Amino acid sequence: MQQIIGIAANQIIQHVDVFHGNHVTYTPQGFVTAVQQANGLPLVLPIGSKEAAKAYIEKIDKLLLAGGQDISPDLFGEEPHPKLEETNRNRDLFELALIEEALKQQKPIFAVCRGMQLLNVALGGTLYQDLSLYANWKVKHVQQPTQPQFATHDVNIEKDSALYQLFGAKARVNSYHHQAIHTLADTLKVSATSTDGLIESIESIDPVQRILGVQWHPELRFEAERNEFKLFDYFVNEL
Ligand SMILES: [Mn+2]
Repeated sequence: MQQIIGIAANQIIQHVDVFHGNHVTYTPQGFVTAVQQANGLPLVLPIGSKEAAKAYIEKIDKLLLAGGQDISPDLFGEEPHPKLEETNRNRDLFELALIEEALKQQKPIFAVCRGMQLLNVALGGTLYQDLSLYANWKVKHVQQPTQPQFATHDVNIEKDSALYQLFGAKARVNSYHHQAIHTLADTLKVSATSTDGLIESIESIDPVQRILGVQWHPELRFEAERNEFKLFDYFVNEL
């Protein structure tokens, strides 16, 4: 059976220089193409109500959470730090509702970058609002202006993880995050870390909750580096 993969969409709501200033619902093409190449059926889910989130989860087989804005810090009990960047509260609340329903209905979740951070917050964890708040910060985690098809930093992978089955003990990844997981939610485990100790991948401790999160962007690199496609193949066909 072809798996229906719901991809939580983002919005452009204020940039006058794209789409003539019109508001747009979108997801990066890489997610769509990668899911199609893995023989999944991508379905883009526009931001909506809690009720819509429930209805969408009933219709899909698996949920994909994409990257984007910072997470609203009040969701993990903090005031906004001066270095916090753009947030979209509607997107946060809709995706939290998607996560809650996906866990309730036992639908697997693949979470990328912001998606992984939000999943951690949804399960009770916290974030560094900016990497300057992380004492051991030594690696460049915002690789701009280097293009995303190039991997720029190493991650060390835990042996007891699904990620290890895909990549082995080490991988080299791209990096576009100025936020990171601070305290990890109780029900999650770390499956990869950067050499300066930040959490770069998560999985669920409970095998009933099928979760894979990565801090990097495989959707921007899987065409240049086929190893990264393994993440989508695994998500669509195995997770
Ligand atoms: Mn990184």
